[in-house]
Amino acid sequence: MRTQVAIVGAGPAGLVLSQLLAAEGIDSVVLEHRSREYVEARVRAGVLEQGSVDLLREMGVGARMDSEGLVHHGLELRFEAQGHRIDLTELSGGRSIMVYGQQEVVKDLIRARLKAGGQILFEAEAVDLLDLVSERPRVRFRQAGTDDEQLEADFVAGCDGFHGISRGAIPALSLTVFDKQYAYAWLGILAAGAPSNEELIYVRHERGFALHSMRSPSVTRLYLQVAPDEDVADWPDARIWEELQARLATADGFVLESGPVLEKGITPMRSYVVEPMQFGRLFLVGDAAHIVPPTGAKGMNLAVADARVLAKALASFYARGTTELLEEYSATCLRRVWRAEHFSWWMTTMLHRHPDDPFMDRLGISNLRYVIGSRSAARTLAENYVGLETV
Ligand code: RFL
Ligand code: PHB
Repeated sequence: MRTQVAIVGAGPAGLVLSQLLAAEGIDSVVLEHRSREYVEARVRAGVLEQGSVDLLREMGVGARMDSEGLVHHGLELRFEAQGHRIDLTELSGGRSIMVYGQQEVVKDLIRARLKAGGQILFEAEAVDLLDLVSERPRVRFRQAGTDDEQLEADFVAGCDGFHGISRGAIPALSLTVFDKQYAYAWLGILAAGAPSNEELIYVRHERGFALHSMRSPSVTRLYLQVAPDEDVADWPDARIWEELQARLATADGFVLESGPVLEKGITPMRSYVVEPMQFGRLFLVGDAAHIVPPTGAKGMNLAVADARVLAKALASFYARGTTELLEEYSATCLRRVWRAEHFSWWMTTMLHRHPDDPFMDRLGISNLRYVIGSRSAARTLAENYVGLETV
């Protein structure tokens, strides 16, 4: 099998890339290890920056997002039992965010690709990337019933997430790794029932961080800081609600509505970047190259932004034979990546309890006071949260 761009992974990175390439008349084949049902049901991110929203609209996949997504102009920071609203729109010069589930974005993109005759092979697992330093790189993959198939291409886009094979196909000596782990994780639930607040609430509490988010007017998304080795089996629904009630409580009697828990899972927290995001004709896109702790809501947005940069570079290559943008791909993406790495680390350390580091706890509180008390500090939060276009 042969195509122009072999894309490994049908997450936001791979699907956005494939859709943007198609608009430029460039052929791609997406190989996805999981089934369509599985990737469409996987609950993950929920916040889209203005730039991601604009791009999805330009790509022609914004209709359902615009009718079902929730536009937010602010968020709440809550600590010492008091809420403080950050007016994102006013502080960022008119920008906003969209709350719309990642799996809905994925559904919209898959539908659009397949409708346009795009090729996504589900249950096709890439097992090896070959001849990356040549003009004919290949992906060896396995699909149900067949053992060893090959996809030959001009370029390979490694969009296979943090646990994919692409990053590992690059010789270790050609990469620099930046890795930071945290002494906590998130327990996340999806609950049936209306959100208890119109906007997101980020809480710093003595018992740990909590986040109140949502997916729709009838589905709430909530997170709790827990230990990294926490077993989800130790968290029956009643314990989760009790903990959420305690952490979200305010002096003026905030009421958190509970409801049936639809989904429950633990997410580890990590900051990780590899440089460069390219090796020969392999380009790493999204989580394959970098991850952030979810407190800044940046992961999916970075994946979409990388895909946009790569699509533009490939379009310039196919239209004019120029390789300049391809050579700049990694450096261009990394500027945005490092801004998001800093912001995510800053939000995370400000809002979490540090069980073994009382110094960081004091800094967190001090930082929160600064953000709610200083317009400059609030603006720093707002412009990073909605997404900086020039970094
Ligand atoms: P993905 O989405 O992981 O997609 C990779 C795809 O590659 C497939 N794959 C393979 N396919 C073929 N062959 C192989 N060998 C393969 N190995 C893997 C996988 O099955 C998968 O379909 O990576 P991508 O596209 O880079 O997208 C990144 C985002 O998914 C991620 O950054 C976000 O979900 C992070 N994140 C958030 N990001 C935000 O922008 N805003 C948020 O509010 C936000 N909240 C979150 C989050 C992530 C979370 N978790 C669960 C990690 C909240 C949570 C709880
Ligand atoms: C979510 O709704 O899943 C969500 C929102 C904000 C975050 C992380 C996750 O920072």
